[in-house]
Order: sequence, then structure tokens, then C-alpha cells
Amino acid sequence: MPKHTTSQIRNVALVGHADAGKTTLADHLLAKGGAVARPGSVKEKTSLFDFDELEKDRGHSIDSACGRLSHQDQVINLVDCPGYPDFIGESVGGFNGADLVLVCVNAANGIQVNTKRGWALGLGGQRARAIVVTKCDLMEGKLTDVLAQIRAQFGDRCIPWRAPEEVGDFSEAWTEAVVEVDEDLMMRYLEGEAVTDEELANVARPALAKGTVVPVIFTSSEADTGLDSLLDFIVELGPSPEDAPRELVKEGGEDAEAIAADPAGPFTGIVWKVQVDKHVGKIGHVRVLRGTVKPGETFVNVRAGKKEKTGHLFRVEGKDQTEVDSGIPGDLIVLLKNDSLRVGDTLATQDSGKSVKLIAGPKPMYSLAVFPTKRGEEAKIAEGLGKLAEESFTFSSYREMATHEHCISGMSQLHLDIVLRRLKERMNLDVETQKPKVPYKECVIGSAKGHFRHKKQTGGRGQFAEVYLEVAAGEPGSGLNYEWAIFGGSIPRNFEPAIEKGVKEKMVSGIIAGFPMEDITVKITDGKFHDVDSSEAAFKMAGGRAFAEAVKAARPTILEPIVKLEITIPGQYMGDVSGDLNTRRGRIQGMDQIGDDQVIKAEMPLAEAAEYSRALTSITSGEGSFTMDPSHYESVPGPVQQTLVSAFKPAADDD
Ligand SMILES: Nc1nc2c(ncn2[C@@H]2O[C@H](COP(=O)(O)OP(=O)(O)OP(=O)(O)O)[C@@H](O)[C@H]2O)c(=O)[nH]1
Ligand SMILES: [Mg+2]
Repeated sequence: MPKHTTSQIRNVALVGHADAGKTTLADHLLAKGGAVARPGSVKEKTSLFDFDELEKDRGHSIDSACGRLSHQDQVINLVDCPGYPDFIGESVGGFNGADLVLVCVNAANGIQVNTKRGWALGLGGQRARAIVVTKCDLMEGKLTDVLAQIRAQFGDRCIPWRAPEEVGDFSEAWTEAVVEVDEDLMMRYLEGEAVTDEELANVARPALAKGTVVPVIFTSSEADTGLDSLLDFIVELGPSPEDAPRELVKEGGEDAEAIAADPAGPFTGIVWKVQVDKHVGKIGHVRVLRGTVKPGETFVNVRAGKKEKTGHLFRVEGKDQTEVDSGIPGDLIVLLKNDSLRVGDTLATQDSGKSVKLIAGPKPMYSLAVFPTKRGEEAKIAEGLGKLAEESFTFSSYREMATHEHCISGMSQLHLDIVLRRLKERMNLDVETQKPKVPYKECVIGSAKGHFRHKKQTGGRGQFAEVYLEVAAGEPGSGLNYEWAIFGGSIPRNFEPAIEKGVKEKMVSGIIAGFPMEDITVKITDGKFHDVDSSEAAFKMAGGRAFAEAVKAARPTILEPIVKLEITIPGQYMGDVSGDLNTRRGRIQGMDQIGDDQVIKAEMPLAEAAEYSRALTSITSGEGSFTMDPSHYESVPGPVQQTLVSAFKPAADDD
């Protein structure tokens, strides 16, 4: 392949639902472009894109993969993304690496969950999109139905491009849509003047880039139809990196500044994919946006605030790496051994305080707590999971402070299974998983007095301390409000810290159900001491026990975290979803209709939300999705409190 310039590059991501035939299409396009002698095959486990053993085993894609071909003297980089919604994070990467996204629709199955999600990912990012109808061989004679479904879902801007005859003539609609990007041309068109083919061709590219038109292309890899048209489309209408400048923004999205794809400018790039290889180490896939990268150059990772140096540069095709001598704007290059890189990072010659605006993925909503199967591996596991999180837009690993558990979040059980399998394969670390603990809290809603007299005489020096105190509910967020109200020296002041320590220890370990206690006022009112037998230890003990006694009398309550949910479902599931919310102690707060979808705003106890991801998937056959954010704490209902209290086995107090 001869050397190319930026305007000759087309970066194309293939997204859509599982089984749409994306990988097969990508393999066939490579063969069309002469990059391989004959197309690889998913079925025969020879696909250039599904090269991973796990992918071969399962017969579908798990990771995105790259291929490269040339057509009409242009270079086309293909990024094939997996279609299972569990792996949508890979499509997010594809969107961030590419300038054109092909949303693939299986002609036989029509619009599916991940077709919609793939489509929706592009909405915030102004990425040019086209729809590729695949497997048309299975639906001959019925393609107008397929098109009708696409237009009903994604709008009338979806217009066939060089479609088979049976689809009909859409040239009028096409003209109407593309002239919209050019005001003069649109006026002339509306006034009935002739618009030349050349004029139309000139506005088609900007129209696609702006999304005023979404071409629909009909293909079949099996029957070899539409593939040449698709390649023509990519090079003729698809945006080059120059047509689709990205933006640098400050945190929060302000002060947007377009990044011109200038090979002479200061280097700016975005890490759109990261892999950690057992042997090679970290592989950072970088889309060059500006400047020319060469080996041995320093750059800064803006997020990490870390200087790094490029080593040898590569490009990747399937599982093969080829060394290259430079990367110009638009190139997808690979950096090795730059350890600070994680997906979404901005790399630049100099840190300008701005990062490349990203297309963000959905927040991962399915969480598990992980535990080592071998003792002493906690730190290694946290590190390993942290590395895996660097690879994914939709996987996170974190320590939950409130429960002291190490948790991971992803899109689904399957997604987390695959991540943990990698932890095992690459780092030889085994874990067990459990539902994460709910960070309950204890508090009191009333006030009460407490008293404890600690006295022990076991020969020799005894132990003595007596404490009277009062507790009352504190302001939310106030923690412990500790007051010393001893007058007349019934307890010498030097025992004050010991009593406070006794109270604090009880607050940490919890009193009625083992959860940390919050927001309480404790007033030490009276007590007794003994010149010889009183000690700090004795007062700590007496303080703690007096506190526990007072709390038990002050209407102790368990608080649970409540989360806000925003649930998006196709309208027909409304009844089932709201019925199910009721059974999970959910409260609907509002509803909105967006297109065919219903968006439900609701609150739900976190304890019930742990299983919600699974429940919603099963009620809506995978079509529903939701986001979850912490909201506030509330008292648990009586029966829940009883269950939690009776499950608690307090540690024996050592007298
Ligand atoms: N009839 C027919 N079958 C096809 C065509 N293209 C692909 N297939 C078959 O459809 C199945 C799925 O193809 P893939 O290419 O793996 O689909 P995919 O979209 O990459 O699936 P995921 O990786 O799970 O997202 C395979 O068995 C293919 O042989 C086509 O044009 N016509
Ligand atoms: Mg695939």
C-alpha cells in the first residue's frame, strides 16, 4: 500500500446487534480491497477479526478488532465491534477511534436492542453514521419492509443509497436531505431550480458528516451484493479525518476548540482502545488527531499528568502488528509499553489543560464484590482489576469504603465473567464473587440516658469506672457530637478521651445490627472513679457500654441507601416494569415519552437495585436499560430492620 495523506484515510467502525454479520462483512471487505486473498470466516474460525480463542470458541466477537484495506487509492481502516450489549464498551471505543460509524441491521431480524444502542451512542458526538443492511440474501423481495422499519425507528433522514431496484427510487428524498446543509443550494432547490449532480455530490459529504442524511446501504456478504457500493460509499461520501475535526474541551466541556487535522501541528491523540497482553504488556491504540508522531518522542498523558516517550510505532491488522515510521492525523497507531495509558486518555505534546471530547459509554450498572480464593492476594487482585479497568469504557474496579469490599462494575454477569476470566488467564489470579454488601447505617431517632458501672476485683489491683451519659439524634451528616458535661470532678478530665474512644469504637462496630452509627450527640453527664482502680481501659469500657445501653433505648433505626433510577424501556413494557418496581420497594417519581421509549424516573433501595439489571433484562427481553445514582439515606421498613437485627451476631464484650 503506497504512503497516504490524511485526506486519503477513512476510519470506519462497524457496530450493531450481535449476529448482524459485522465481522463477516469486515472480512469480505478486506478481500474486496485485496488485503487478503479470500475472506476469513467466523464459522470456520479463520476470521481476521475474531482471532481470539474465546471468540473462536463462542463464534462471536468480544473485543473490537482492526483491519485495513485500500479502495480507489484511499486507505480504509475498519474497526469491527462486538454486537452483544454486554460488550458495548468496545463500540464506545470504536466511535472514539473512527469518523464514520456503520450501524449494521440484520435484514432478517430487523432493529434489535444493540442496533438502537449503537445508534444512540453517536447522538452526542456528531459522528457521521450510515446504516448497512446486512444478510439481504435472506430477505429478497422484502427489503422495503426492512427499510420501513429503519425509517420508523431512526427517522426519514435514513435514505437508501444505490439500493437494489426492489427498494424503489429515493432520489428526490436524497436531494431534499443533502441540500439542507447548504442554504443557497436549498433555496434554489426549493424555488424549483435545477441542481446539478456535481452540486449534489459536493454537499453529500458534509450532509453525511452533519447527520442531515443517513445513507442506507443494502448488502449481503453471502451473495456478494452491495459490497462494492459500500466501499465506494466509504471513500466517496465518508468523512476523511479532515472533514470531521474533533474538539478539545476543558473539564466540564467548556471552551471547545476544534483540532485541525494538521500534520505539522502539535501532536494530539486519543487512546481509543487499550489491551494488556500477557507477553507484550500494555498495547495502546491511539488515533492521531493532529501532528505527526515519530518514535522516540516525548508526550504527555493529560489525565495522568505523566510524561511518556514513544517507542517503536505499529499499526495493527487483526492480531498482527506492523512497524510504521510515523503516524499522521487520521492514522490508527499502536504504542507499546506506555504504562500510563487508559482508554479515553488524551495524549499531547503539551498539556493545554484540555482533553479531547469523548463519546462516553453507558455507566456500568451491574456490580459484584470480589474476594481472593487464596489468602494474601487482595493487593494483587486490586491491581490486576485496575489494569483491566484501564482497557474498558464500561468496566470499573474500586474499593467500597463504606463496606470495606473490593467491588467491580460492568454491563452484565457475562461481561464480568469475561473480565474475571482474563484476570485468571493473564495474571493467574482467582477470585470468588458475591453480591456487594449494602452500606447500611445505624442511627437513633429519639433520645435516652445510659449508665454503666464497670467493676472488677480479681485480687491485686481492681478495675473501676462508672459513666452516665445521654444520647440524642444528631443533624444529618454531623457524625459524632461529643460533649463533656461533667461538673464537680465526678470523673477526672484525663479520662475524657478514653470514654470518647469507647463510644467511637461502638459507633464503628454498630450496636443493633453491626452497621456503623452516624449522626449522634453524646453528652457525658456524670460518673464515679476510684483513685487506685480507675484506668483508661476501664473508662473506655464503661463509656462504650453506657453508650450502647443508651442507644438501645433511644429508638435505634437502620438507614439504607436509596438510589435514583432512570429506566428506559419500549412503551409496551410499561405495565410489567412498573409492577415489578412495586415488588422491589421502588417508587415512580415521573415518566417521559421519548420516541417509542418510556423513561421512568424512580427511587429504589440500593439493596433491591443489586438485582435490577438482571430483572429488567428479563422483563424487557434485553431492551430496557437504566442508570443509577446515589440519592439519600432512609430508615428501612420495620420488617427489614427485624431481619437485619436478627441476622446480627455481636462480638462478645470482654469484661
Ligand atoms: N445468510 C447470510 N448469513 C450471513 C451473512 N453474513 C454473515 N452471516 C452469518 O451470520 C452469522 C454471524 O455473523 P458474524 O459476522 O459473526 O456476526 P457479527 O455481527 O459479527 O456478530 P457479533 O460479533 O456477535 O456481534 C455467521 O454464521 C455468518 O456466517 C450474509 O450476508 N448472509
Ligand atoms: Mg462479530
